[in-house]
Amino acid sequence: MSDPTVQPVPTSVVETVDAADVTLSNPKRAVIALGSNLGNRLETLQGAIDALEDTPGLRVKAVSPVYETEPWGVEPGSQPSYFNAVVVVKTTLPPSSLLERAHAIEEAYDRVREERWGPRTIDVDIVTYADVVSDDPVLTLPHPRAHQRGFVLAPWHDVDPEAQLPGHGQVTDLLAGVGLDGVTARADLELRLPE
Ligand code: A4P
Ligand code: MG
Repeated sequence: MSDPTVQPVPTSVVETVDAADVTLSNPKRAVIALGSNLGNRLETLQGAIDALEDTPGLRVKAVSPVYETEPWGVEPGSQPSYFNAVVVVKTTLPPSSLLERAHAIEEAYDRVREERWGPRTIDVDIVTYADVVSDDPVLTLPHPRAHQRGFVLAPWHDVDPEAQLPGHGQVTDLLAGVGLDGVTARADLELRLPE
């Protein structure tokens, strides 16, 4: 029997409850790569993870160990080393909204960074979204360079040793191919899975 003292819940509260709910209806699994090479890299990575968790319709399910990695694609020694990590999320957001959220998180940190240093403090890349394959330059899925990058494959493999990169095969095989040159586990550091 319904309790007459219980008031209808306003829509805004329903959204908040959805954001905090453990079970999302028909969620998709997405893998997100995080990288930071400016400022307090560990705090920034944790802040990005917490911001992802604060996203309505998204739950962070797994957080990888931290890797310290040599900057990829730039002149050696021209940039500080990165901290990289991977998170697995379940989300009811469509890919475009997940990308918007990733950009919003980057902007939040870029704002702080722009006042102080210049280049970005955080990169939030969508590595995979379910088994979606797309060559749209606005959101290329899987991420077009993930299969070449030890700093994505190693932490991803840690949280999901059976993972598959759509179009490229098993993450464990890709990781064996690229190796761990310039990719060092920082077992002394830890990122928290948001409660
Ligand atoms: N975009 C397309 N597909 C995606 C996707 N799957 N995820 C578009 C995220 N964004 C995607 O990205 C440029 C545009 O890519 C966006 O507008 C988005 O719509 P960006 O993040 O603004 O710029 P970026 O990251 O500087 O460019 P790019 O080419 O994506 O760089 P990467 O490939 O992300 O590389 N070395 C180490 N050790 N660790 C790192 O984390 N990261 C980079 C950045 C370079 N070297 C690194 C690391
Ligand atoms: Mg990026």
